[in-house]
Formats: sequence, structure tokens, C-alpha cells
Amino acid sequence: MIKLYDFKSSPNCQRVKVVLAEKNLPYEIVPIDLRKQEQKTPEYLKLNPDGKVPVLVDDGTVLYESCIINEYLNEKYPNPPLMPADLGKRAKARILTDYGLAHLDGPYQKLRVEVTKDPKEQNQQVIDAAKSDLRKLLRRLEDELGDQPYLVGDFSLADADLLPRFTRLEGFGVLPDPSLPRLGKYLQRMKERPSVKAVL
Ligand SMILES: N[C@@H](CCC(=O)N[C@@H](CS)C(=O)NCC(=O)O)C(=O)O
Repeated sequence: MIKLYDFKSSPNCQRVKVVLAEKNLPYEIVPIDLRKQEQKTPEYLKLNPDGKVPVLVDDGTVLYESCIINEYLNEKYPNPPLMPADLGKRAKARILTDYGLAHLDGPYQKLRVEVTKDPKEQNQQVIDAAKSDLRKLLRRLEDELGDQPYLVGDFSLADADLLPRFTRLEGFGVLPDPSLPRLGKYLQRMKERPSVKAVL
């Protein structure tokens, strides 16, 4: 059976659990407590030399890097398919995933660091600037979404991969926002999917 080395609230683990649920794949969870540094033990480092969760083990194949794990799951277990048949759209799903993760990461990390400080030490100017930068960057995803239900039409790996980022943006008060109405509705739609409900 598939094994997932998991820390419950980890966003990187959540995107893999969404895909496992979408594919209806049974799996065993091996809890790794990040607070106890269980991800840095010599045994764990043999699975993932980066010392991070998630790790997925399937038929003796050991994998890390959550988005790459999701690509593997989609290729090994093709039903239901979570990438468009059209190669151009597939590439687009990857472009949007990269945009939502890498391009948003600067202001996202600034905001995350600031809002997780003791409230007395938070700098409101830094928070406001990061939120404003994020909303500007999110405009591109708002436009890409257009009138489609999901980022490239049907639900895909792009949606699963970006879900944890969107839920955290909601938690940090970036979303919903009147300037991004489609993304607001999209996030609600995502949260109604059984796979997402199971993970959140
Ligand atoms: N790029 C990796 C990042 C994994 C990652 O940063 N995991 C975090 C939890 S969300 C972690 O294990 N942090 C503990 C540490 O760095 O010691 C992926 O997508 O899987």
C-alpha cells in the first residue's frame, strides 16, 4: 500500500492528500512531527535527504517534492486523469502552478513571517504592502480563470497544487477580495470538493 510520511497541517502534504483522494487511492499515513524534528533523523534523511515532508513510498519507489509526487501519481494511476489531454493545456497547468507558487513566493513569505509574529511585533505597513503585492500578482490567475470552473477548465493538478496556497491566502486575509471575485468563487468551489473537504 502507498505510504505517506505526513505532517497534518503541512501545505506540501495537503496537495498530495488532495490528489490521493481525487484518485480514490488507499494509503497509510506515517506521521512525522516537525516540531520534534522527526524529519531530520538519520532514518528519515535516507528517504528524503532534504529532511522535509511529504515523502511518498509506492511499490518500493521513494519520492519527495510534493508537485512531482502529484505528477507521478497522475501518471501511475491515470484514472481519473488530472491533467488535460491537450498538451498545450497541460503545459498551461504547469505554468500556472509555477506562477502561483514561485512568482507569488516573495510577498507570500513576507506576509507569512509577519503575521505569524507576536501581534505586538507585527509591522502593519509590511503586512499591507505584501497583501497589496499579492493581490496584484493574483490578478493574472483571476484573468486566467475567466469563466472556467477550474484553472485550466476541468479540475487538474494545478488546482490541487495551488489549493494550500489559496487557503493560506484566505487565512492571511488576502482572499476573498472585491478586486478578485472569480478567485473568491473558485476557492469556495474548491472547498466543496470531497477531496478538499477531507484534507482541510
Ligand atoms: N518543495 C518541497 C517543500 C517541502 C517542505 O518545505 N515541507 C515543509 C513542511 S510544509 C517541511 O518539511 N519543513 C520542515 C523543515 O524544513 O525542517 C515540497 O514541495 O515537497
